Amino acid sequence: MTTSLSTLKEWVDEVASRTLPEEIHWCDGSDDEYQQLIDAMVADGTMSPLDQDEYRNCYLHLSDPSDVARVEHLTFVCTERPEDAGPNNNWMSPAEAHAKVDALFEGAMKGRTMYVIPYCMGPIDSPYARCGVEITDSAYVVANMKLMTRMGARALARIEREGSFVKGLHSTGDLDPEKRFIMHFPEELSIKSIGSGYGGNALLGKKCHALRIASYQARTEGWLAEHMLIVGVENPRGETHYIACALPSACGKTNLAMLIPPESLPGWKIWTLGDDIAWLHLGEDGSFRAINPESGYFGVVPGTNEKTNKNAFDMIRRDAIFTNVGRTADNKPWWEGKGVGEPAYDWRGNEYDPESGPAAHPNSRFTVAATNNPSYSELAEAPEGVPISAIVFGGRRSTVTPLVYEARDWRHGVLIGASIGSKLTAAAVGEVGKIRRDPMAMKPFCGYNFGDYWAHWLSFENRTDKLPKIFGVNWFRQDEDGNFIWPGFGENLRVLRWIIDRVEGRIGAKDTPIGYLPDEGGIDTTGLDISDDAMHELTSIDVAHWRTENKHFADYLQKFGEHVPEELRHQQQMMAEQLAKAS
Ligand code: OXD
Ligand code: MN
Repeated sequence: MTTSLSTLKEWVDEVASRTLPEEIHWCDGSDDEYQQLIDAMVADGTMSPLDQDEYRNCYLHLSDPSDVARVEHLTFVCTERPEDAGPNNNWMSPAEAHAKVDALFEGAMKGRTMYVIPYCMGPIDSPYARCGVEITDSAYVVANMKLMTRMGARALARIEREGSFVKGLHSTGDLDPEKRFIMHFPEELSIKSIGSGYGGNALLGKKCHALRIASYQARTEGWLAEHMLIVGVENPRGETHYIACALPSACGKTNLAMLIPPESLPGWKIWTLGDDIAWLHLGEDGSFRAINPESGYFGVVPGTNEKTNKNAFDMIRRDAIFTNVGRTADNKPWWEGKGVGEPAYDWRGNEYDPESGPAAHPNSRFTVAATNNPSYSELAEAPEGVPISAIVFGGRRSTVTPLVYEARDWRHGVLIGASIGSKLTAAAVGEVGKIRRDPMAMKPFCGYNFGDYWAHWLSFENRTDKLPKIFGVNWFRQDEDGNFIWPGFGENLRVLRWIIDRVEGRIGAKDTPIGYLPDEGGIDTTGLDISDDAMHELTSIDVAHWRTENKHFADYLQKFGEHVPEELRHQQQMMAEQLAKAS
């Protein structure tokens, strides 16, 4: 296989002459090709088969111990003008960035196979989908891309028809953290990543293309590329509402996307469209339509069990790749919170010793095709996407933020999204537990200046009168002893129900300086072991805390100088005034 598209052919030749691979393999995306790659990795020791009775066609990969998470400090957005990347990104000039990484790519693929992966982000015949080509020297990356994207011959045919694609060049290099860089060139629609084989750094269709490059592209083309799950919530009358929800990494997007309705809510069904990324477009009638650009999940494993996420627990028992989990003596994957079995080996492949930390790395992952999910929605393949009834922004906060609150209007909703703060998790290298501002859960992923991004969000108000309602959520409030107050997981459906009732105008709410909050009894808690006092705490605000929160956000906005849209400042100030008046 090769290509009739001269720009693609020339780029592949140019990369080959720089990186000097032993051979070039054009990926056709077939199941045979996948199996051959897996077999080759088993033969060279980079994958190990897991117990094939209980985990059919499942394999384990252990990454280099220095390469286990996204590296935000080594991730750059390289625009001609620093202000276009904005204070939210690390910036380097395109010339300097190319020179720096090109030197590292020199001869990087010697003795290796160079894989060319044409892929399509989004349903293959969707007008909202966009294509890319990743060149990589990692068979692990190819296997993951097969599960996560529509890749191979069909994607190549579309690329040849359209003549344009995002160029992604990747090599694991020598995995030296000192020589690791993830460079984005939004103005050239290209990516260069070297020195890491880990998910978000190496599967370039995901964070690099579908968020950083796509957010930039979306701004010029009038749509939104967001760090959001998409879920369909069907009520007992058979009506389905689709909700897009942004939560920072490792804050439960996968669990919410495939939530199992609790027994206390009979007749409700959940349909998963996506668990990490949503591309939102205005449809012909002016309503928001969403597609999931991915076709698989790259989910956090620890904590996944029959109670927290039975759908995920079941779907990773076949045709899945595990990365950095532990193993039992009988060769089953094992992770903290699995609930069954015991570890014999840890994620480094050593005999398990509790003194040396957890058996599974806290950011260990499963990769699996979305069609494995028992709650998979067939509409994930719909070229026109699904209509969005509500947009939800959330974070991981042990105090301050209520369980759920509703924006007064679109502009206020943009303030809610922009002012999200969340505790850092193990998904990225850094200080786990520290609270940082994570506007729209896009801090690590927005490919341009946040100030311009908020202006772009606000601009939708001028383009349609069919704007979805916007909400904020927080499942993570804790009591003084550090226990979670809200049960979370399947019970979050009760909150989604409140959101849908509000969208449909079926239920009242109380007006507060931060937006509309559930009335007493507004969230159905029948059958839950939660006191009225606890519910009161979850559905009310502490004005003093919120004054501090609002002040932090005002200070944060200063960083973005004149890029901050006037309307966003105005919204923040209006909230400050209302908080000042409130007792
Ligand atoms: C992810 C992340 O892997 O956000 O989805 O880190
Ligand atoms: Mn994510």
